[in-house]
Amino acid sequence: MENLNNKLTNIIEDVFNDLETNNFALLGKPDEPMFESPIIGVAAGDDTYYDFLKEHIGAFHLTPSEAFEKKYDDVPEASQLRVISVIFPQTEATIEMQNKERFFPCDNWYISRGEWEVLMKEFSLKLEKKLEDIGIRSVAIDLLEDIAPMESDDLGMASNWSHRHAAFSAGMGTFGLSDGFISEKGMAVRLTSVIVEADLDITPRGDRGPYDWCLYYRSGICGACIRRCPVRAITEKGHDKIACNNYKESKCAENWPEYIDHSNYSTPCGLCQTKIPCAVKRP
Ligand code: B12
Ligand code: SF4
Ligand code: SF4
Repeated sequence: MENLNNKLTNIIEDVFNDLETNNFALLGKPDEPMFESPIIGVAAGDDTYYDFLKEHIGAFHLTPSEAFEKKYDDVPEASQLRVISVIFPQTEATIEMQNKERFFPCDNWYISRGEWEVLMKEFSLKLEKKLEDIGIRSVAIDLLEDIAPMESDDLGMASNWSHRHAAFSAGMGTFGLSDGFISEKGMAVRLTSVIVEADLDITPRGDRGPYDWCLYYRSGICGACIRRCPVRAITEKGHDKIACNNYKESKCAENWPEYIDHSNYSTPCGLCQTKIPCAVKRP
């Protein structure tokens, strides 16, 4: 009989391959995918890491059970839930383009960020439906209306669901000096999370520390992301979120490619996610 983890991986792969919005052609560009096939990891619904996040990020950060309760009245024991972390790598073409930029993101980066919510809506709806068809209840975080920006007392800008921390819990990698999440497919990725009621095997993360995959934290070398940031928002001490956000919302926003109608788009930057040793692989 097919193992449930393999079945789920195949379902996610099918949903991904069937996406209509994963294509730059929609925006008058060549017929190329916006993101590569995702990789996935699984965390336990009762992982004590989520209790840690209540203290570390803030009491507002949801546990898997609290997220499940946003959609269903009848919530099972936390031990019956799993958090699936789904990581979508940027394509080679986008990375090559972004590597050449020094001050503002390349066109593909602007578009793949701008179209993310549309893409996640299609992905999440189709995945929830396929799971429902085989009797699995699920909550795609990106479909929940009350996932919102928050202010953490200790960590500043945050959200009531952090996809990167969910990825850490699901054994997908660690954070880096720039704050970015380093996965097996590197840091030039985007992430989502889906809570399911299913008896999936958990992806082991062992006793991995939060920054173990970053060369700077591991051995004091690298710091390539420091040099990549045009406004020095990254230093040996870490990432200045306010400086980063200000740059993104001012300079990057002024440099939107003219041919793109972007009234509903979020503005990116992401220079620090490419041309670095951890861009496309675990360094
Ligand atoms: C708010 C936000 C921002 C803010 C703040 C970023 C931040 N560091 O939190 C701003 C506007 C600056 C921003 C910028 C960008 N963002 Co943003 N952002 C978010 C958002 C909405 C929430 C993030 C959040 O909750 N942070 C919570 C706090 C707690 O995170 P933190 O302070 O970084 O956490 C640190 C500590 O927890 C510490 N830590 C972890 N464990 C432990 C344990 C101990 C004991 C200790 C002491 C510390 C420690 O390590 C972490 C990293 O340093 C998420 C979407 C989502 N809902 O998840 C996207 C998200 C994080 N952003 C993303 C991206 C791509 C970007 C940009 C590249 C913009 C772009 N698209 O071009 C830049 C990159 C900036 C950078 N250098 O990382 C991706 C992440 C990609 C990746 N590989 O990491 C996300 C997940 C969006 C997505 N759906 O893919 N973003
Ligand atoms: S570029 Fe180097 S220092 Fe920066 S996050 Fe990656 S490995 Fe760490
Ligand atoms: S995303 Fe932020 S930290 Fe990264 S290069 Fe741009 S301004 Fe600097």
